[in-house]
Amino acid sequence: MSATRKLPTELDAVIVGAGFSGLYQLYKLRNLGMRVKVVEAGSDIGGTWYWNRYPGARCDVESMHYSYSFDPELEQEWEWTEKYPSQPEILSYIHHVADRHDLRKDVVLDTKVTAAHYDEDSALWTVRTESGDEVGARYCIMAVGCLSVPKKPEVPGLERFRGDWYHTCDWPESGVDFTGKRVAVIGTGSSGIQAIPIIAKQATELTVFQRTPNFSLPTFNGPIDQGMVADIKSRYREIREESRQSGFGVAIEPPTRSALEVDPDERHHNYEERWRRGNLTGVLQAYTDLLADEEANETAAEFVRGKIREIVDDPETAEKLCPKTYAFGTKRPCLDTGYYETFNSDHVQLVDLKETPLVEITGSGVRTSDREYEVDSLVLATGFDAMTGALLNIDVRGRGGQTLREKWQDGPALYLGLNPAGFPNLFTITGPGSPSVLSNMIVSIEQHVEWITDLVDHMRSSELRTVEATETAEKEWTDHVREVGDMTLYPKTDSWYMGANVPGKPRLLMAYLGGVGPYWQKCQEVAANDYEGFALSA
Ligand code: FAD
Ligand code: N01
Repeated sequence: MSATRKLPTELDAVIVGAGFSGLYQLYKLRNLGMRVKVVEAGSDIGGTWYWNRYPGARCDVESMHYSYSFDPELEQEWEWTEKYPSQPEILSYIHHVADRHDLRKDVVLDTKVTAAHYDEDSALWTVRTESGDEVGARYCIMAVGCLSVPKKPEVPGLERFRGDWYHTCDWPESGVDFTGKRVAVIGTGSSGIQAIPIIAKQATELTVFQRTPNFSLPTFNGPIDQGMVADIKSRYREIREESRQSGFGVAIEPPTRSALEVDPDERHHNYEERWRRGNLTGVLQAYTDLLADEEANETAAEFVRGKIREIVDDPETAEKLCPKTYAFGTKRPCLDTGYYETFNSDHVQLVDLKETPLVEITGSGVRTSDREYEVDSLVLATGFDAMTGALLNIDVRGRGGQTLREKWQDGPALYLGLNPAGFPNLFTITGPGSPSVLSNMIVSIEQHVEWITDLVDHMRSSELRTVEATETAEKEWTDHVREVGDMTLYPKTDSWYMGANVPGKPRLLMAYLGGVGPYWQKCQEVAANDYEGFALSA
């Protein structure tokens, strides 16, 4: 046993990850009277909101909806200050929840899980940490996050760079002051788009390296509207239920018409009104077919391009910022505060990497095929090895010693996005094959945690020892996820949803697009039918 052992040798359940998922799972399993610990690699709880401290980091689901629903007193008491909460505010909310429910005492920090091996005789998981500690547990719950493994740019030379460099998702806790610095940002996804306007305010020169332009809409963020807060708080239960039954985990009026059956002027006015709402679902959910029909999608895409051309003074820069190679919404669209306006400042320049590709990082900056850009600081906003990265970083072995990496060599396969066949008593929260990243994640997290908890409770009360998806159920579900995805425009776009941002990763749509409500209904039906598709044994 290691001298500094932080974990007991035996537990009922080990949860990996102390973000929204792991903390809620801890709360629920502890309430069943189980011996549970959360193991977290970071030095504090919070997950995404602990790691992503870059300037401008905030959520783009409105604060009243991006919050736990399980504690009605908490949702009445907690006061959000802005329409869209900032990273520090979400982190203090998570800390508040942890304190309120005394969760910290069962979280082991600064401890990375390196392996989880299943033993068929004992039906126990042995979970191993980087420091060599081992713990045996009946259940192993992976709450490792879909966006928790940073991806660096695939260009050589970072180790030679003499200035400071930062990845947006591993930002120094003390913050970074770019005043007086020449700064380069590589990447124009949501993280880059949030950080760029703020870095531009500090830096003397800012060079943005863009490989693919993104569609971004304004947040119109500001102090939260107290009338809206009072209204939502007066009917929170009903709103939460509507969110659970909705398509993307946020209750909205679903669209009823095709974009192509509407007169162009009326359509433009509709987009204009929805643009001013300052949210993602407004324009994206204006018509039924925006995510399924290229011609319909083009009407929304061209509307957003029109906005970019209006905002950006220099027509050449504006054209470079206009996405033209994929459908609006099929790469995660962004919400920003002053992103396009930033390119009207003389000290900000845009480098189009499609015209002049990135060649290397040098000792003093960034070299493209055209020239070298000398900078003092480099910000990598290059995203994540999403959805499978954190799971495959752990040496997970199921029945017969099969590794998850072997099982998933052609892409992730799980039943309901919850359990891979051959890996009994192992669950993934918001795993591939569930609505996950294509939803308001808190709604999907709560659904998964509650479903897993009910199953574990059922196992215990029925004196059952193992539960695992059957190969047939897993295959049917995985095929269904693919078929539903193929009815949309998503698979046509190279995005991280498709695994296309990581060289060599299997290319397939990893999240389920059937909608949060229908998915939840399916999970409930499975449970009601004696966990149909799962093999349960004593
Ligand atoms: P995480 O918060 O990612 O937590 C997982 C934890 O597991 C991490 O702390 C990690 O350190 C730990 N971990 C991983 N592997 C190991 C290991 N081997 N050993 C030990 N610990 C490990 N979602 C939305 O719905 N709306 C938004 O507006 C939104 N904004 C986002 C903004 C940013 C910048 C990012 C990166 C994501 C955003 N998301 C958003 C998605 C966000 O990840 C989820 O909403 C949610 O916070 C995920 O919680 P989680 O607990 O599942 O995962
Ligand atoms: O990552 P991304 P992110 N050379 O993958 C570029 C959530 N989130 O951290 O598109 C050059 O979207 C890459 O280019 P390309 C949200 O779900 C939410 O920004 O691959 N460029 C792209 O421009 C989001 O979708 C918020 O061609 C390279 C960028 O880097 C997810 O997290 C805020 C490159 C990466 O964009 C990920 O967002 C932040 C290379 N080798 C995050 N490699 C909210 O606002 C990558 N790029 C809620």
